Amino acid sequence: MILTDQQVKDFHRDGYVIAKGFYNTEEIKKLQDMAFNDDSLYSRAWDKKDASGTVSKVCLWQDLGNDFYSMFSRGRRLADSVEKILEEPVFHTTTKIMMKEPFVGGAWEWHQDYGYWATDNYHLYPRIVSCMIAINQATQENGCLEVLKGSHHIGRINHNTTGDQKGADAEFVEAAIARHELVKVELEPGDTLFFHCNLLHKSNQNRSSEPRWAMIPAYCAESAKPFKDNPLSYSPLEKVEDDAILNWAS
Ligand SMILES: O=C(O)CCC(=O)C(=O)O
Repeated sequence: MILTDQQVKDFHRDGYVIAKGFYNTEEIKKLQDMAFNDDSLYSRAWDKKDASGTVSKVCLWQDLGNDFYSMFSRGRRLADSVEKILEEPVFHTTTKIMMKEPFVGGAWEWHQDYGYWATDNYHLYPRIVSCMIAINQATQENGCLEVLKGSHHIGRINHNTTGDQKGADAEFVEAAIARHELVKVELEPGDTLFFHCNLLHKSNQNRSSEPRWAMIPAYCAESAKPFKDNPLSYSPLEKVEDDAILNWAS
């Protein structure tokens, strides 16, 4: 099951596409059971303060293996879908688990992922796609992602430091907001948002009693490998079949 031709067209027009039910109930239940009971995610997570000092937790890794999370990041469903979007083979850049905790989870300021990838990781071309898999329901109340539809056509905007994050230049963001529809990406568990690395996006603080957790594997076109050594080294992607998720046993 990969993105349809129409979904790929929508991605190129809007800078994102939402694949509803991309993972089935059984697969996502297995991911919830694993992630919500995995204390190592907390010990490995970084605290990232937003502009007001409120913290979001992010656990990020690059190396894939035979662990459960890698069955998603190495899975053909995601990787083949991104290859269909980018029309060439891809490699995995990072997988993140975004842990926005009830009542205290911080915001993510307006940014483009390419605001980070270009300067921190020396990717010359914006040929990177992130895939946000909802681990649990993402709502406006618990701080779902918000995107400016079609804003990837703007190209890369300068980014400044804000809290522990990078934020896109406020004047450009304001101009973009005036021209692009703001879409609040509410997701059910298993829904997956594919988004372009130049799409402007943000998310608000979590003021609800529910967590908002998501896993975000990202992939880069083989032709757009970093031009210089950086903390994230390149390694080819070894894909697994889609049934690897349900077949996985510890
Ligand atoms: O999880 C979120 O709310 C923000 C995610 C994000 O901005 C990103 O992964 O670039």
